[in-house]
Amino acid sequence: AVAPPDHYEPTVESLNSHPTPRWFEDAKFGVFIHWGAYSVPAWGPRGSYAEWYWNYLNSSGSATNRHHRDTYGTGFDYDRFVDQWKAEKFDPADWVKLFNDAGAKYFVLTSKHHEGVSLWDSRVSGRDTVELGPKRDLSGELFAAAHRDGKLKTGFYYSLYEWYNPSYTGRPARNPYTGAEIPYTGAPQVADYVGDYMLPQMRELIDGYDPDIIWCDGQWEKPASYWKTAGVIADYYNKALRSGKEVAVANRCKIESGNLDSTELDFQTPEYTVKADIDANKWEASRGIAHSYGYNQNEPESDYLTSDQLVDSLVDIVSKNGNLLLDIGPRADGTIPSLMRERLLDIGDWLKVNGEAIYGTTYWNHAEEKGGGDDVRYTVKDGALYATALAWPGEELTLGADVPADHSTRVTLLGSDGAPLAWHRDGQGRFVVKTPQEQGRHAYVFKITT
Ligand code: FUL
Repeated sequence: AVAPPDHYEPTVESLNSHPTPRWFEDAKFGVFIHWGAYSVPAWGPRGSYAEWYWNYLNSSGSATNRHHRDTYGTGFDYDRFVDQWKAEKFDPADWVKLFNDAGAKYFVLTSKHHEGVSLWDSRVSGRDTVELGPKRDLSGELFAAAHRDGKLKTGFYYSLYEWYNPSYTGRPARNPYTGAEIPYTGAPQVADYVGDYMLPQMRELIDGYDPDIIWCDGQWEKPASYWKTAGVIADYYNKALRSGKEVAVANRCKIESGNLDSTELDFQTPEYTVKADIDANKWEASRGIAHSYGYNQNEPESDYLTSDQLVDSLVDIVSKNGNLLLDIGPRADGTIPSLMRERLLDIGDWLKVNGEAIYGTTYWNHAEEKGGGDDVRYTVKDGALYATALAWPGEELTLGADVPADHSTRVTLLGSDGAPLAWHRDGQGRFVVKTPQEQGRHAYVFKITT
């Protein structure tokens, strides 16, 4: 490995030489938070993104357009949701405790989604939660709670584009039913959206809140030459170097293609999908627990992944060099729906017992057992090989012939009394472990040390 540079330039080559932070590689599990004025209606057709409410509202004939008319009436402009957003029960210390209990090592908060409402005290724009709606610096409060607690890394999602900002689109926002001009409350009229507004906002986030991660979005609308993020990213990296901190920037911050599987910057960002195999270039998969990032009241419990599915997905992702950034959608009042809390706590309970096979691990020479054995994912750490069975394997766990072992090899089940388990090679040389009484839940980690 080459030593990381001691200074970054705003060029593709220099920024791409930035190493993905060790802590990010090791963390494996983070919580994504989509919270905005869209959390007030908190509605979308099943299977769609509820945070896209305003955009779908503006498509005449859409289910959201009908829902809005029937629920609020045609004269109810989107920004009234900003006013109705009060965050009156928002308890940042409670969120931090929940994320810790979930076993997450970091979180990423939507500092501003495509609707253009900033969740921090922006000097560039009055379209923020300090001037409007909650009248609170939601980001500042959450970051302060995390810093006080000291265990979680902090991240900001930031949408480069805004659907209806007149300074960006060059035209006023309009009521979808009447075509009348509607307010885009609080945002300044600027000549240069990127130079006068977007980049200064990114600097506010970095300088004012000291995030460990910057996670851009909305990048697909324009080329990198339009967004000009390289300067801010170079300054972010250089600031981190000076303070001895390691920071990570998502590939969506776009210094080249900004594609979700592009290897630019620090990590790839597949969305509602995972890699089929190991990718040596770091990646982080994000998704909601059901089909939306923002809270969608229209989703029944059956649309939510079970804790079993979530644990299996985490194990699968980690075996392939990914992190899981699992999203929750708080309600407008700041409470987190109990189904989401329960899922997070279940993952945390599993990680308390089995985190040894997750945190700080790397991928092995292959991720999945494909040698006719059980449904297993592998990770390695400190000379141990961890074989995690996604379902209880029955009386024997069968692994491939390539599992290295000699007379000194010991196998134990995490969460058990630690008694070594008998193993042998079968006729095809496969590594077969005699399992104890079934114990644990969701996924079962067999630790193999030689
Ligand atoms: C997407 C956005 O459009 C979604 O609303 C969500 O924020 C997801 C993480 O990124 O591109």
